[in-house]
Amino acid sequence: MAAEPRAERAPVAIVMGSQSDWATMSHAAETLGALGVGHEARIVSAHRTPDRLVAFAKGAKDEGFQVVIAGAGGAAHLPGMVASMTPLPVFGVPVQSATLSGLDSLLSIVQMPGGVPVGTLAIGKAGAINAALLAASVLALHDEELAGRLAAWRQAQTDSVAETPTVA
Ligand code: RP5
Repeated sequence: MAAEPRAERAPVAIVMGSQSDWATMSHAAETLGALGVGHEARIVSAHRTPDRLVAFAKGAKDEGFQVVIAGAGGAAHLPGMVASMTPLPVFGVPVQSATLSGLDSLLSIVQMPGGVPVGTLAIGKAGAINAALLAASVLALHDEELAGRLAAWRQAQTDSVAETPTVA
């Protein structure tokens, strides 16, 4: 019997370790929204919901996701653990932590052993925005319309930069 056609699915999964990460990860969602890229956000904690983590990571490709953005703070094991269980590209966003300002998050995410890559972004909002832009760039390799929207987004950013500073 032929397999049922898979329902059209958001191509980008945004996962985060806690509700408290949403203030940062919402910038990834907003950026993807501005580019017209479908996305789905979920809370998946490596430490508090380990079974949910395994189920998500092992099933992400079959669910129809093409790229994963994973954000976490402190002992930020989520991106690396997801990367260890999925063939999809994983972009990691270090969330700024209260105690160590996100340096702990950054080092936890970036120092992966050779063979299990996580594309690690900057700490906080900039990292979340750039993770979304990288995810869009990956998808745009096979989507001309998205490539056009991405180019327009970049041009608008360039156009928004004044040549001289406003002097108060
Ligand atoms: C991590 O612990 C989360 O990614 C979050 O950044 C951090 C703190 O979580 P909460 O205590 O705010 O839930 O797992």
